[in-house]
Amino acid sequence: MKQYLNISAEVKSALQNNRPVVALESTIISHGMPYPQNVQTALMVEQIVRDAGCVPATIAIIEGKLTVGCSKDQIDLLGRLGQQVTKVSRRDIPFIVAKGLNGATTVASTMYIASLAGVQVFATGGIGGVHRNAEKTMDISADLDELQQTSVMVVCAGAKSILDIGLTLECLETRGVPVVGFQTEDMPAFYTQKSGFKVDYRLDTAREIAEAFFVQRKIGLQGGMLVANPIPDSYAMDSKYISDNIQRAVEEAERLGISGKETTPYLLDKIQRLTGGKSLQANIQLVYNNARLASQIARELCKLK
Ligand code: PSU
Ligand code: MN
Repeated sequence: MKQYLNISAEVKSALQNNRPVVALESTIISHGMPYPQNVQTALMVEQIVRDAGCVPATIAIIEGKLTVGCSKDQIDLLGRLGQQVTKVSRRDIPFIVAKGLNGATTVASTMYIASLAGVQVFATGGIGGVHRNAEKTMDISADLDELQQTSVMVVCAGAKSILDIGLTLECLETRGVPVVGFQTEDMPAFYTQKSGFKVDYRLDTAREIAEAFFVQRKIGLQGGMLVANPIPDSYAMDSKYISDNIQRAVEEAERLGISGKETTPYLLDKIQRLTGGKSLQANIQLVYNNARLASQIARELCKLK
């Protein structure tokens, strides 16, 4: 396994010395945001994690290596190449590695690679989930099954309403994945603070979240934990405005017959264009907010070990 895994010296040393590390994904860089905002955001997120006293570990596949702790140049490459980089979920990993290619990792594959390296806390924007119309298309993200089997905490701003948030929560329940609301009872909906659905547990401090995750590990409950951190009020979008635009994007995707792994990147891009970049600003801010919370939790977790 070692021959396929490349952990940066900084991340390795942090892990060996029980210093906090925060994993970050790369599909958000190559497929989730346009260039150059994608690279600027990814580098700023790393800075936020450092300022909070943790070591950032951006995860991707670089020339066939499962890379934990991408360099600035590698992040720049992933951002510049954008959609040309293969979007890699769990099932894609062996092929991209065997061929020595580059891959941008989703929440699912980032969790898997983080767990191989021993990184337990991961910050992102939004997770994949059950798509609207999944009763017909069966389009359910592998992120949900990964949360069931891989023991990594994912800090996100909820799920975008390109998904059926109610069904996504049902699926998480079935899979035994706890959904924690940070300082809220409401499941956030990415661009807005509320989705109309409730989380399983409200916890108000990073310490309490770390404690619950620590217990989950100690008693041998395999699987992750989803922490839902609402977008700060000042950056939240008008709920009707964003839901109308999401609806338009979903209809357009259906009309064009977009399916499979193309669906999420198509919708993300369409929404950004429909809202003239306003949604991108919200997206960037919520990722920063998640990086801050994940860093606090990672620090608390180190104190418990
Ligand atoms: N949702 C977002 N932004 C993203 C993604 C989802 O708001 O960038 C990305 C994440 O990497 C997530 C992936 O893991 O899309 C889910 O893709 P799919 O639905 O094909 O599993
Ligand atoms: Mn899908």
